Amino acid sequence: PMAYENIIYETEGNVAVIRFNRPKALNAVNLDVVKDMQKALDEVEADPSIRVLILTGEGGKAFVAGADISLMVNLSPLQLRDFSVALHDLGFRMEALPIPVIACVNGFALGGGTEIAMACDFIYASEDSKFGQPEINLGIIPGAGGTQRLPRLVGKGMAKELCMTGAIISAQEAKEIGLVNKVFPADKLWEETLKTAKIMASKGRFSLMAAKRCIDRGFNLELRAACGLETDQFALCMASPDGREGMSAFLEKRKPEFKGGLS
Ligand code: DAK
Repeated sequence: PMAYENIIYETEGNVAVIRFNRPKALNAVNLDVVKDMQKALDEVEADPSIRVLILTGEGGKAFVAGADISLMVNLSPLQLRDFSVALHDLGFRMEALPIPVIACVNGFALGGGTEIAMACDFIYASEDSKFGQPEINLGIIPGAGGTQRLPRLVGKGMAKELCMTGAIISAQEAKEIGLVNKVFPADKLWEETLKTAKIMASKGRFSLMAAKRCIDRGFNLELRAACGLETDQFALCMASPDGREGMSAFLEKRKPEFKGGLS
């Protein structure tokens, strides 16, 4: 694999892992992190053996403590606009990946950190992790999807409260409002995340992609149009080799062996 300065990219079997790696700045995201992320996503896209991607933080304290404030303070409004677009592009790229992406939040996920985590398919967190959109304390607003993905996940009222108070919430609170799927003791988070990743990695590649597409794209459509999307993807799954294999395996009382195809 390529060497990176601001992230670590690794694979564990068919699971790829991107670790944010600027521990001295609590993994705050700057332009170099964005570039490294883009290259790592190129690697993920180029390797069809990768079935799941996990994002996490190095250093034991933070997932990502936000966009790098020492960078932002020196950017002009137009440069900040480009930075915001680049961060949004990363989010959309993760959504466009055909594989599941899990945010494994092990510490502070503030501002841009909560936003990157929300652009993943779902979030697992350690008990001691923290979430929030504290931009309002800096006189700005979220610039990487916070005002849009947060209300879609937790509802408008809760999103407004978080964005307008800048409150930092615990992993448990984040779970209660539906931002986080599961919370684990810090020393169990990684193995639990990997366990879920391996479960998904054992499923059919095409059906994983179809589920992700239907939920992401359907979410913003009118119900009948969204269900039409599901019908089409469902029919395609039935036509895929994995769909045939899954149903034959059930009837033959054996474990399915999903080999991909049609994706
Ligand atoms: N940026 C830069 N450096 C940061 C940082 C950040 N977001 N967060 C922490 N650091 C640095 C600290 O400055 C400190 O550096 P040194 O002083 O050692 O050089 C080092 O990391 C350790 O942090 P602390 O000493 O502060 O550690 P504590 O345990 O005392 O406190 C903390 C941890 C997470 C509560 C605290 O560091 C903190 O409040 N950090 C800032 C959190 C924050 O406000 N995050 C939101 C940032 S704003 C946009 C795109 C995205 C966004 C906005 C616009 N567009 C491009 C338009 C998103 C904005 C944000 O994310």
